[in-house]
Amino acid sequence: MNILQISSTPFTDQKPGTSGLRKKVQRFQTAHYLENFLQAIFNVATDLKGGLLIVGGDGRYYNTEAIQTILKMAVAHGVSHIKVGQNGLLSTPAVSHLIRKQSAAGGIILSASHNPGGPEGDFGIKFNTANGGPADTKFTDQVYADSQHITAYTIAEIDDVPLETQGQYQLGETLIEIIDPVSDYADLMEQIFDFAKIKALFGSGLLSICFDAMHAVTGPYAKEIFERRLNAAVGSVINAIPQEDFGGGHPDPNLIYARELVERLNQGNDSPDLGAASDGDGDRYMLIGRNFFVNPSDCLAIMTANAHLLSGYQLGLSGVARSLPTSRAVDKVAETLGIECYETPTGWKYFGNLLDERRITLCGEESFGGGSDHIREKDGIWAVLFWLNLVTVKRQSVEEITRAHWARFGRHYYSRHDYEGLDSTVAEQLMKALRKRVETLKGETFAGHTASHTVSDCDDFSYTDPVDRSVTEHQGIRILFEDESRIVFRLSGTGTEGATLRVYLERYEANPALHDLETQVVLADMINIAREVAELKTRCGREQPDIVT
Ligand code: VG1
Ligand code: CO
Repeated sequence: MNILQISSTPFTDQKPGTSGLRKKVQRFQTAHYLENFLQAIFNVATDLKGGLLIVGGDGRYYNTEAIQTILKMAVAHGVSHIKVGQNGLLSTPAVSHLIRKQSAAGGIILSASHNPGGPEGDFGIKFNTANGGPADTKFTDQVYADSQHITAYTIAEIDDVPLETQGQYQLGETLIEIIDPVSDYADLMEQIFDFAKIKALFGSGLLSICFDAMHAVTGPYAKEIFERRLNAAVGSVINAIPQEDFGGGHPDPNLIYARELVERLNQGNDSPDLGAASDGDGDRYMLIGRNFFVNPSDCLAIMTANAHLLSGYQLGLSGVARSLPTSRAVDKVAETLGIECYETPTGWKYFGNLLDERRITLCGEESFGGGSDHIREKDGIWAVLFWLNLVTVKRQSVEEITRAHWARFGRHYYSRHDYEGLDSTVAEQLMKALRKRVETLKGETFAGHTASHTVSDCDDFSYTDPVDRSVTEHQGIRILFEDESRIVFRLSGTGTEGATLRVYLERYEANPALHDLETQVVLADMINIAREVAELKTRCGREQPDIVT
């Protein structure tokens, strides 16, 4: 077997964002682009030599081509054992689990998550370290620094490995194994949740679900878990076959993109009891009841308040964490339970140390992400099973559970407004101006429709990791008001074109008589204040957001 040294020169745009390196497919197809980035990973992750590597992706266009390149470079770098999901498929949570279960040195996940796929779409690479979680900033900074000094990469001259069937191939010192992507993960879920109870309800027709895999990676997982192991009716999982272009859709689990699911849940008593959808790589989820949407921030709070009812979490929670923009609904629950609630920057990598140190058991993000200490990634199917288990134990509907939660803890009206495709320089200037503005905002009062709102505190969020004391700055501008309302501004770190400004709006209402109002109406004052403070119209020429969730 020949090992080749191919000379190359650096690409300046290989800095990983919130979740790995994400670019247009065409960018990744540029000669040496993928290989350079992989070389930088192999240079930094020195444990891969002689170790086990897990490889898989969400099935999008360019997935299998990229995997063949990874295999050739891994062989050249002396990785001793590689496990690859059959057909190149592995969900993000499944990779995290396999790394932990098999004591792997790391994993490479090919995915651009919720971004559209296909030849004109997006592609991405994430590297997860030995704890199963996304590489931390120190690691990704090193990878980027290394990528800026690449002069050559090393690759083995071998044939493509057939990914379609399970099997083993010995190539020099390296054993490559094509594995069933689903079974280990499904077994883990069966250990955590009460499958017997859920199965009994599905079998007797007292419980039903519609799960929309959105033509992405969770299809095979959901079929196995919901339909085969839990006995949900055949056809409960829709759009279950992964496609390279996700059927032309956005594999983004929200009310806009998961339209087919929403329609099925809005048919009164004929609707299934639960509806759920997941994103491209299976780490996110949307959960809905009959004609009833549950905000992801509320999901985290509801899980926290009820976890002790589930056998898998009956010992209680050591603590919880949420990302900065996630609503503070979970804070109220943590306070009542007397457990710690951590506030972290956006992105799952910041939960890793807290989970490893057992400071937290559950964590979540407003962007439809939830998870626990069972792995080191957010986990869409886990979250749906949590809800199924909860509904089974409580014998209440999704809506009843949510309303009871609001009645007890109050409701956090919450919305995210995204301004997409902004000029990057304009967006950076807007954030810079906001950073300056918050220096003097404290104590200012803004007139509203029915009440005025006084700023009690504001800053540019900086996070000191309580475990390794690393500091991450400039994670979002937060403006807190005396009446517990809040506005957060930050720029997205996952886009591939221009900049996206995310504005997160929140207002707390304790009175149950006021828990049935229209979210955007309740937030109207906050929306106006956000526009004014950020000078959205003058700076960006935008009156309205592109996406409201
Ligand atoms: C978005 C979400 C963030 C999430 C990230 C990766 O990041 O807001 O909460 O962790 O996507 O999720 P950003 O920087 O665009 O706001 V995934 O499912 O793409 O791995
Ligand atoms: Co994802």
